[in-house]
Amino acid sequence: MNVHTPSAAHKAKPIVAKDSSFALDAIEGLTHEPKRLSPKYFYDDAGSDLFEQITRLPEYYPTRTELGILTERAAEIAAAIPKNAALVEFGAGATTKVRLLLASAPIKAYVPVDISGDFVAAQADALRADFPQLDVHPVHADFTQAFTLPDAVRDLPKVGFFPGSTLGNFEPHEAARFMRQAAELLGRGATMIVGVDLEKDERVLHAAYNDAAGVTAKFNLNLLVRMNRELGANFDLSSFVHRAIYNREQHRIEMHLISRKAQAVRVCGRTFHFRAGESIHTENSYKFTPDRFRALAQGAGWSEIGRWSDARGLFAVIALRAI
Ligand code: AVJ
Repeated sequence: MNVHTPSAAHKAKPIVAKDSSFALDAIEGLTHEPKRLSPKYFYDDAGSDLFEQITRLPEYYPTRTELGILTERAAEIAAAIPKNAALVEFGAGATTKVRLLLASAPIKAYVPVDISGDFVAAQADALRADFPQLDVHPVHADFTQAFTLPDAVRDLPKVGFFPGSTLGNFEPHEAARFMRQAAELLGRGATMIVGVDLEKDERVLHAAYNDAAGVTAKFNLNLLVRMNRELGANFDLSSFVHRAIYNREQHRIEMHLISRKAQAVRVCGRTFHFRAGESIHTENSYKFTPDRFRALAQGAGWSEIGRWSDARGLFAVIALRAI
């Protein structure tokens, strides 16, 4: 990045205090054996932009496949949504997907839940302009923690929406806990619509996370760029490489940053040693079979009422009912 351009200078953030959660998590993760970092730190401005680019890559099938299902099966999916419902989106970002539901289902209120308050507020304004009859009640919260719904939607039927196979970023016990919390939040009889990435030919998975243009590598390496800028770290980007592998036993894509040589790196004023070939594990992206997902949902208080997939069986949109 050229730090002399005005836009970059404008975007540059001050060095974050050494007790920020990023700093604490980085120190914990780099001390852990094996080294690790949470994928939630991918999404600074540059990382969010790189993820947008990933969703348009020819090899990265999930986004376009899910959008295809939501578009082509809109009428059937809408039939699973009760009249005058409140749609609660967990981790709302761009409104592309929810707009497909709004266009086909009689939804009364939209409740986007996200930690990035500003972005959600801007998206909510755009949505109000396009759907004037829709009540929009943004909630500024971490959706993995307990939170309460706005009073205004208390008496409406509830529909949870969790697209994008974001659930795949959770460890199995975290995914179960999230689904159980969602059942409690939304209440008995509620509906939930989840985007689930399916287990498939490993070559398809491998290509999706090791794209030829190297955008996923850039996305992964951006974690080091971010630590250099925000945590005063001195990672040499050319001495780490991106690696994504499919772990068949655990049904997950793993992303790693591999040190090409033995080296020492300073982060937050501390020194961390790397062996040649040592990894920082940066992401797990779990893949499901329909049966394994149904079992997870069932154990967390949900029963499946609908499932829609693309012709190749790459991705599924699944509707659940809280029991
Ligand atoms: C946003 C978690 C769904 O796992 O496919 C894309 C993130 N990582 N390429 C995924 C991601 C590498 C993505 N999710």
